[in-house]
Amino acid sequence: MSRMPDPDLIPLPLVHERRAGTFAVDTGTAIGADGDARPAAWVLHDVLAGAGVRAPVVPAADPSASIVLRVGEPVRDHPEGYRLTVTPERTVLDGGTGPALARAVQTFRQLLPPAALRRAPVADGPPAIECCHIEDAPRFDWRGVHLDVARHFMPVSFVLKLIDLAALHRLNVVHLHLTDDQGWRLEVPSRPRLTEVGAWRTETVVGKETDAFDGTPHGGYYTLDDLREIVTYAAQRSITVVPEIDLPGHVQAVVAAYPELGNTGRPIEVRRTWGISPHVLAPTDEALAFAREVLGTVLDAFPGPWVHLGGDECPRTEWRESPAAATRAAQLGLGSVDELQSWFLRALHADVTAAGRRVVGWDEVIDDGGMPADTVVMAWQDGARGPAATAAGHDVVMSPQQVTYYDHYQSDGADEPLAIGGLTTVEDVAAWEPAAGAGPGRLLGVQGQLWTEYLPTPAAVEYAAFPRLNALAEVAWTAPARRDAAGLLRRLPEHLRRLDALDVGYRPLDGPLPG
Ligand code: TNX
Repeated sequence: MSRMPDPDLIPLPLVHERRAGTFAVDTGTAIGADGDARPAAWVLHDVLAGAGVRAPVVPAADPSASIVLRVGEPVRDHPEGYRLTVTPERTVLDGGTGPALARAVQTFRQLLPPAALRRAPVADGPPAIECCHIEDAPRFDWRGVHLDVARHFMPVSFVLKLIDLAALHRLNVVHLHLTDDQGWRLEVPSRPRLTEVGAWRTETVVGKETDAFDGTPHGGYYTLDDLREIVTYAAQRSITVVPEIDLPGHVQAVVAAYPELGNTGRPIEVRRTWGISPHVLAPTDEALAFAREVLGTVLDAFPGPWVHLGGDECPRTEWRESPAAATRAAQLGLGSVDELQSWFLRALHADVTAAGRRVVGWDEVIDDGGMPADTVVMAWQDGARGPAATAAGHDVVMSPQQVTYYDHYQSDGADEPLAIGGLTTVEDVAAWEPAAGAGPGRLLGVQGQLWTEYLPTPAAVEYAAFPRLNALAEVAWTAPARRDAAGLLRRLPEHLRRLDALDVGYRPLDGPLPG
């Protein structure tokens, strides 16, 4: 049989061979799955139900099962490797683990006609897919997307939508930046003022580093029930939610709620301009006890293996000006107040480790005393930070701002919405080859960032995220030998029809719509 062109799947699977015939996904279809395969089967059930096909989930051996999910031997020697075999009679999804089948289901979803991704039956009858054989496994173990819900709060419904879109692109981490100078976004029952005070601010006008504000309050936070819903929805899709509590800087909202945790004791308000606040936590036992209390809530609410403690952009000004901070640094035997950050984060590292989890931090955590080598570093600054971190023994998630910050402009056209400086085109992302430098630390993976100073709504976030996140997903998933930036750009138009069906307001390839 002659080789057909690759299908317009994103990310591109390692092997995809077309076969003769089609498989009809119609009313006779049942989904067979046992044990660890069942969560992925239910996700597939929901996808098909949206398209008007009610496919019951039945035991794998049930003769009515024409779609079968099987957990068996690992495929391609990888826990997330999967095989997808579509014949006219049957579709079989094989993998070594539940997560492998979760990835297989999302590839199956992309094989459906785009109209089948809407929540309505397909107009011209039950969907059919072309027969094929797919074998696939990811390049990286950490394939992430980050969402800043601190600068602008995003409703639970949108967080769930982003999780589903991450799953569609075979990403496996959704990192929530839950706290910052401009807002605290998670309920901590023992510290009610964090959300009573810290979650609200007088709205900032969306504009460049301006002090102007229009008086409209902005805010919101996730209750523990909200977080349970987010974490559960993600787990059903084999996605890990990584919570970030940014410490000991980026905490003006904390100090607004509890001034005694700051360095001056003076009352301040939740920050309502962008940029970095000078107000950081005091290096006291009280501030450490506060952070430990918050961490207790975070560890309970988020069962995943990672806890992000921030550590970025912590100005040392207040510590330098505070005699108490200088005394504390001397008592601790530190070389200078600059090392108070790593003293603070190392103390929390002990709690996280005792709970059997691993700390993640932005790349500043390798400075001024550093962190234990098992801390995962997100290398966001210039290209030298990843290699510096792996050389110090850290595993690294490459998140360099030049290619992974999707709050940047997407083109230099005058009609692009206001963004933070910097131009990051979809072509730039597609052409990116991540490398972290020589070990002993490993390159764990890559992550795209959605900082929301200038992305005030879910619609603005979708416009910024897509299609750059499509390209990032391919960098994260597809082995370099198989990757091809030009091919990705050719596949994008068809893929964007899937995003149309899912009501994603991406940036059109030929530029923003007028007005
Ligand atoms: C830097 S990246 C920040 C964020 C901003 C972002 C804007 C990092 C760890 N800190 O606080 O939102 O730039 O692009």
